[in-house]
Amino acid sequence: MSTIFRKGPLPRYYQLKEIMREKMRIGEWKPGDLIPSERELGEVYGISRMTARQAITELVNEGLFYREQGKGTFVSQHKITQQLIHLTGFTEDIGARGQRPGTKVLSAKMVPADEKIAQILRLEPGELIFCLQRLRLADEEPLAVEQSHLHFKGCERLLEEDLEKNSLYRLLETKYGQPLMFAEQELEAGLVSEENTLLLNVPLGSPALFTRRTTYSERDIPIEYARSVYCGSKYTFYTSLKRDQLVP
Ligand code: 16G
Repeated sequence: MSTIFRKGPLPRYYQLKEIMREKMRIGEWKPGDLIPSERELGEVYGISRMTARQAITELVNEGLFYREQGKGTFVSQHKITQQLIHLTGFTEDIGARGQRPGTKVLSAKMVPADEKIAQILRLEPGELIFCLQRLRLADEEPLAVEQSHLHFKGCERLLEEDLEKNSLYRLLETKYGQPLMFAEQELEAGLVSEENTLLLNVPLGSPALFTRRTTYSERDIPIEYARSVYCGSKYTFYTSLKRDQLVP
C-alpha cells in the first residue's frame, strides 16, 4: 500500500502508519534515518499536517520512531515493540515485525517447584515442573533471557522437543492441547546483571526491563510462569489506554 484512500473504512492517519511501517519493514527507511517532515508527508500523500502528525506521534509512542529537538524524527534502532493487549509469544512478536526470531536453549530440565512457583502454578512445593531457560534473538541479535516454568499433565515430554526450532506457545496449543487464554504480566525497570550482559551482548550497567508473566489455559489454570530480562535499549512495551466515558 503506498496510496492513501480517501474513502473506505481505514482512517487516513492509520493508512499512513501502515505505509511507514512497510518502509521500515522493507528497509527503505533504516534505523537512524531522518523521516520526512509532517509537511512533506502531507504533500506526498495528500493529507493534512495534523493527520501526518498523528501517525508520527503514534509510531513515536510505539517506540518505532524517536524525536530529536530541533532536528526531526528518526527511525529507532531496531526497537521491538510488544503490545500489551494481545497475548502473543516471542516468535509471533518478532515475526510480526518482519524480523527472524531465534532461540538458544540455555537449559531445559525437570526440577522440583520451590514454594513461590508452586503457589503461582497452584501446586505442592516439590512437584516436578519443566524449567526452560532461553536466550531470545531477533535477526541474530540477542534481546532477552527468559526463564519459563511450566506445569501440566505430560509437561515432561517437552524435554524431547526441539525448542530452538519450535515456538513454545505453538507447541502448547497444537501438540499439548493447552489453549492459552490470558496472562497477567508485571514490568519492572532495572539493570542487566553481570551474567546477562555477556548473553545479551550489552555493556555492564545497561538498562533492563524485567517481566513476570503467568499464562493461563482453559478454566483459568496457570500453566506457565516466566521471568524474563529484556534489553531496555532494544525493546518497548506498548499499551493503548482508553478513558472510560464519564457519567455526567
Ligand atoms: C514471551 C513470553 C514467554 C513465553 C514466550 C513464548 C513475555 C514476557 N514472555 O516471550 O512467557 O514463553 O513468549 O514464545 O512476553 P515462543 O512461542 O516464541 O516460544
